[in-house]
Amino acid sequence: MAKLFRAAIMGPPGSGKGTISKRIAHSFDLLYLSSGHFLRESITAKTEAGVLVKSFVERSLLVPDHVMTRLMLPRLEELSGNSWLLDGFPRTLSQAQALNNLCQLDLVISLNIPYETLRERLSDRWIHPGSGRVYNMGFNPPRVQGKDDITGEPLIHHDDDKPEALMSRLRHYKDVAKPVIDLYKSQGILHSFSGTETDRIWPYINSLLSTKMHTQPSDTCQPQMP
Ligand code: G5P
Ligand code: MG
Repeated sequence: MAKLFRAAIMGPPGSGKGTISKRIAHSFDLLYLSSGHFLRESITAKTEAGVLVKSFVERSLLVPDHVMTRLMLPRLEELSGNSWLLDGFPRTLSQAQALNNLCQLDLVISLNIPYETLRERLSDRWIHPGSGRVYNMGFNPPRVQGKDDITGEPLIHHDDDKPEALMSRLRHYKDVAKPVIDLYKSQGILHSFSGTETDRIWPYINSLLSTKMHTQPSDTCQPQMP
């Protein structure tokens, strides 16, 4: 049976989860599952869940745990024979416990990025509302200023990315993430990375995954024993 590998990436808004996840998925051939992407997809499709979560996502508030687990866990069950990387899930202890009941993760990456760096990045972040594609005017600018590369539609800047709102989101992130980080630390699978530039953090993550994917794979998706 093929060796499977299950990983998750955690970090505050703007910490580079999406940017790093895409590099990991590309370099290590893992399926990339982003909770933010699934939420935006269900909002666009106006599914029952989408209607329910719209107001939370628009205000960058955490979607209730039972909605999140209902959205994420069935997809993971369907992928029980695949290796994957989760971006943005689990985000609370309750979500982490629900995931543990389904599957034991092999590795969790936690990004520690200074507040000032997050503030600078997010104040310069532009989003294509239809797809959730993000641009940064310095790091990955759109080909045409103010326009999405694929559709040519206008990009928007979120009110939630303004400094006052961001500070409160980050404080909330820390409070909610702490027990999740403690859980994965106690399981010995947490790896934290600090820095101000994704390009400098990436080689360390790349090297960690190169080692771990060859030494600690699991063959099946097994629930974690309490
Ligand atoms: P998301 O979609 O998970 P967030 O807010 O957690 O959204 P976001 O914005 O997607 O996180 P990120 O993925 O951590 O940020 O970072 P990124 O997009 O890669 O990089 C941020 C910006 O910085 C980009 O413009 C990028 O180009 C730039 N950048 C990256 N690296 C560098 C660098 O080195 N230098 C520079 N200059 N720039 C760089 O979740 C959305 C919403 O869905 C709900 C919540 O409402 C959430 O707000 N949600 C959940 N709710 C409950 N439980 C869950 N599990 C949920 N998951 C999502
Ligand atoms: Mg993201």
